[in-house]
Amino acid sequence: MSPLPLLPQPQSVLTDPEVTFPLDQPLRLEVDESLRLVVEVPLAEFLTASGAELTPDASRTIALQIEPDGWENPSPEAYRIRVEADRVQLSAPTDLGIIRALATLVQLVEDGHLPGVEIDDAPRFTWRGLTLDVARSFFPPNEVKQVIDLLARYKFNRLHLHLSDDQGWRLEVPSHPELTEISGPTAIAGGRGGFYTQAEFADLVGYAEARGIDVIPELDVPGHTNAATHACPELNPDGQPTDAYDGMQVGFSRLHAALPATREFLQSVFADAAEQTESAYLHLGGDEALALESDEYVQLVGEAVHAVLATGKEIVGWQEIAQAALPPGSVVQFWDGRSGTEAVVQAAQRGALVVMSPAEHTYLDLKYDQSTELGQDWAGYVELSDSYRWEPTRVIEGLDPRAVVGVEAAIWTETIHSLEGLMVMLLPRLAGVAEVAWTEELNWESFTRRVAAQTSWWEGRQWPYHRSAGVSWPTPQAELG
Ligand code: TNX
Repeated sequence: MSPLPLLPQPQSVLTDPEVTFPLDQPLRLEVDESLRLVVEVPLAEFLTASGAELTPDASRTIALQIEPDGWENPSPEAYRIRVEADRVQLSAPTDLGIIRALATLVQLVEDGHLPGVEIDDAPRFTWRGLTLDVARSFFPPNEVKQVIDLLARYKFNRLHLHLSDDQGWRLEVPSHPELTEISGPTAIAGGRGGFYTQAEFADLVGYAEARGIDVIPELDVPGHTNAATHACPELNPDGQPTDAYDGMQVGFSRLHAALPATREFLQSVFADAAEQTESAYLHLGGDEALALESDEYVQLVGEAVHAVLATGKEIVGWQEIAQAALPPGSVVQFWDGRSGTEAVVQAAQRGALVVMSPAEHTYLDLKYDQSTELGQDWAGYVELSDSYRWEPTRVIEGLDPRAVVGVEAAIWTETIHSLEGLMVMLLPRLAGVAEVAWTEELNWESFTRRVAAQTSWWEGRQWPYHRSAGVSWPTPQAELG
């Protein structure tokens, strides 16, 4: 028997083939008053996907309930679903759990009914994210919203937006309007320029929040800063703006610890970014500052840490920041196994948490194989099986597994300049990362069958996907005519 097309796989699924719940007859909604607003978006999605209609006097019920106590797993995202012949019951300890339950319910919809089932679920990791690089090439709000839809479907809870780099600055910051005026329109050669106004960014944050996703803004310092030094000449020792940059090299740009403008810049841009997110975190970048000596790097990361803490937010940064002093609870995002792993182990011993983004498994801008049109290959190829077959707590030798709080995929956009390009790189590999992040017991055979069942939704959204090896993909709907 084929597994139910649930992705990520819940921790426990018990089906009852004797039971089905019809969706072609009206339903009565029973919902805690406190939940009504919170569940609006995912509930509407379920109703659209199922074709079900709500009427107050229907005999069959769908019930959404907060149950504060009695959960074995302490996660706020835990939930339970029970589908009986005349009642569907979703319960969770928090609003967020109900949102995750509705994401599962959408996936349970079969032709005109729901199968009889009892699901008990909770995530393995608390941090399940995607880094989206909108700095090399800009992605307008309506496209980012489609990425958020995808993340919500597969129960991710973090969208980390890489908002500044050498090629462009994408977030409007009131303290320095020249950043987006001058470095908003620029981009990598072939990519799109643009930026999010404060209103557009607030709208994205709200869109994500309604789907249980936290938006974490990243302003990358003290390297990857050419868009800033191009727009703000006071950040350069000679007081002259650097040239706009549309190339692909990394590591040449930098801030200067000795310039008084640097501290002012860090304090004001992080304060402005903090104002624009609900997240508890700000990401300060910190990667590949190859033009800086180690002392000055540590000093500048210290300034950035200070600036972020002054906003009341907590720190996230790329693994290189492990060299600097970090307050306990700071999150270090591991990406590169070639160097610096010892510093990550030591930072964890001092209380840092680690999010795993190993390039060979989670960098979804890397090519699938030699025939992939888009993407890079600096860490080799990443096929679907690579995105699925790895163990986050065993990536770094000597790292205390309890320090690993999660998994984050990343997509860099040096070569990816359209929504279609983005989707063909994300799909299907994002599903692999989603399951590693959520599910305790992985099973490649079962995964390949469930991932193949996702294509009708992807095709319905007109998202292209890569027909990765090892999966029996259905015939595309377009070819069925
Ligand atoms: C490394 S990952 C980078 C990015 C590139 C990416 C390309 C990281 C923290 N830095 O600047 O875009 O490789 O795959």
